[in-house]
Amino acid sequence: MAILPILEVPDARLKVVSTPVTLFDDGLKQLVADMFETMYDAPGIGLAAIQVGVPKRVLVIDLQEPVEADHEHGEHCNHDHEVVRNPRVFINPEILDPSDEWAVYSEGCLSVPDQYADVERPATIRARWHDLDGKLHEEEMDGLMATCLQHEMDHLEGILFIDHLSRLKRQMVLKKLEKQRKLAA
Ligand code: GNR
Ligand code: NI
Repeated sequence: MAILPILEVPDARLKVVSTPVTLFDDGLKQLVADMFETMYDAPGIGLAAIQVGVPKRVLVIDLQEPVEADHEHGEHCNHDHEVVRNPRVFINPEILDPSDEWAVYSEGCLSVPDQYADVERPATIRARWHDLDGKLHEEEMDGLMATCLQHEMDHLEGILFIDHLSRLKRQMVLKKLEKQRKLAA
């Protein structure tokens, strides 16, 4: 396992269209393991292979949502609420039947560090993908899962969340990123 460097804008590789996986081999399992380690370390809730420089149609997602604890949360409840890990792998994913209804989320991206902006996307989608063994899956998704899967699938087409913004807003985000980088340097 290894934590891999994450590509950031304006790296030209983030604009590459990724190619489908044809071999469900040990190399693919190794890539996915490294992607999870990189995503959890960042930390982020999703990662596309191209963000670590690999132009293959491979995504990992873990929304890392807090677990509903099995007791009442009274005033004596002062423990940290645990997060359950739910690692999910999507290989050669496709989106079917996006809803007419749209949803807005304030999105961020590990390749555009510490910048957030509202992005509108279909609220509900049906997704089809292969797992690490090549088995086909299909599922309806909504909420953050639908948003995150669409954000990750954009990466496979070389698209970033800032590409959904007006040119003015995109330039504002990129300027803020530049300023932050200069302050950190
Ligand atoms: O960590 C991430 N958070 C996030 C928040 C709202 C919408 C999408 C995302 S994905 C992002 C990680 C990332 O850059 N994936 O490509
Ligand atoms: Ni991203």
